[in-house]
Amino acid sequence: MSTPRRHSERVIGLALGSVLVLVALSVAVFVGRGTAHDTVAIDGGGQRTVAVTLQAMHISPSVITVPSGTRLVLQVTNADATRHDLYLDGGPQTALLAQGQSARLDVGVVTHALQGWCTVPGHKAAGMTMSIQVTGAPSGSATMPGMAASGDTSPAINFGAAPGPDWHAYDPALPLAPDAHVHRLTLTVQDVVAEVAPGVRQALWTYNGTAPGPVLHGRVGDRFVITIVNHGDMAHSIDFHAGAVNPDTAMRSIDPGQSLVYEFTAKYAGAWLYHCSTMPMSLHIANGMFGAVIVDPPGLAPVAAQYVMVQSELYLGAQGGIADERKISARQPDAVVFNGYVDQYDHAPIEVDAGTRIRVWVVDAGPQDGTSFHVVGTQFDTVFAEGAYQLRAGNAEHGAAQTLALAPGQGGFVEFTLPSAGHYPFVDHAMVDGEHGAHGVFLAR
Ligand SMILES: [Cu+2]
Repeated sequence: MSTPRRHSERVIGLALGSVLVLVALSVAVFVGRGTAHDTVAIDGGGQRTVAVTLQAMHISPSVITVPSGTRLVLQVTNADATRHDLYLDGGPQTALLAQGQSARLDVGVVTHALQGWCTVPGHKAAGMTMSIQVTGAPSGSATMPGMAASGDTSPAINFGAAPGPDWHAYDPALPLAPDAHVHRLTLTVQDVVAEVAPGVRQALWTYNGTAPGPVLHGRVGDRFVITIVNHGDMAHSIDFHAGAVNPDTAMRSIDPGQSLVYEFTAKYAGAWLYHCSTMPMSLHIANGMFGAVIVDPPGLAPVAAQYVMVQSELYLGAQGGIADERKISARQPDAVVFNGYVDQYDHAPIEVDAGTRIRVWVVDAGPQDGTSFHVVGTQFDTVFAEGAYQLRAGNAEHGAAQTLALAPGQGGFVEFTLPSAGHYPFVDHAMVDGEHGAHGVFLAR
């Protein structure tokens, strides 16, 4: 038929079994948008089969050029330990393929350009795209792989709107740590559609149905025995910053239907993040898979009330959809939120007693932005961050603090009193306009 030609050192991985007819012939490599694309051009007509390999967040070949009217079949093989599939826009889709599995994808008679990608969340943005280009016909919608981005279809947040009557705030109160020194808990990965701002719903991946997931609370030396059950529809995992374990086993991704037991001893005090560490991690965190583990330092003084604020960013996808990976890549959140909901504690102010000591634990889940936690109308006389007191009440310097600054993945707490009855807003001080969602109110009686 024709002859393979190599235009570069790149070896095109056409791993063809004996059942396959090699028709992929003129091979070229070119570079677009900083990414190497490998192209297979097919001549002739009739039916043609092309081997396609899914590996290392890449689909090879990434461009297949066929004459219009070709009946095209793709023999798709996953060479990764991670599961992948191949979907052609508006067309057929393979099943999710485990490592070494192969599937036949009948594209049909090709008369116009087609885009394809892996539908596992995050994999398309990571580069698992391909296109089928047509020669001898109008080029139609032909575009390069990865350039098929549509417009932003996410709902706009109305920062002045109120939640509906059925809405309930995430309870920010932190009860005293249980007396038991072994904490057993099952965290079930659940896909839920939840409201994240008035009228804005997103398909979240959660631990136990909420984002953030439940707060775990113990003391130094306590043992945590956590069973992770994956009832989602893709692989997930968990990483507890509060313990030291071998990531190879404890933090491994588990497929839907699987479970694992993750045990750690809380050797050290702190406000610790836990999160899914399945790649792309920023998407799994942005889509709801995070929470806090509070480990009290020894001798922690009693307070009248204590709360947990887990700060995170929202990168809204379409209404009812998952987070928008393009906004994550562009580092352009739609909102920054405490405990998962825009301006949550404006809608449900936290009632406290004026003149009493209050502790607020803060964990920055990110995935990308830090926080500068501030309570308007008071000063912090105690600040603990990342394992140490930065400030203690009654210090010789007569010092106090105005914010608790945390980078993504860090945590700490502050203590303060509110001087008299009134409204005391709290914010990420980078968001002081209150138009970004990281806003709440302490209502002092
Ligand atoms: Cu996950």
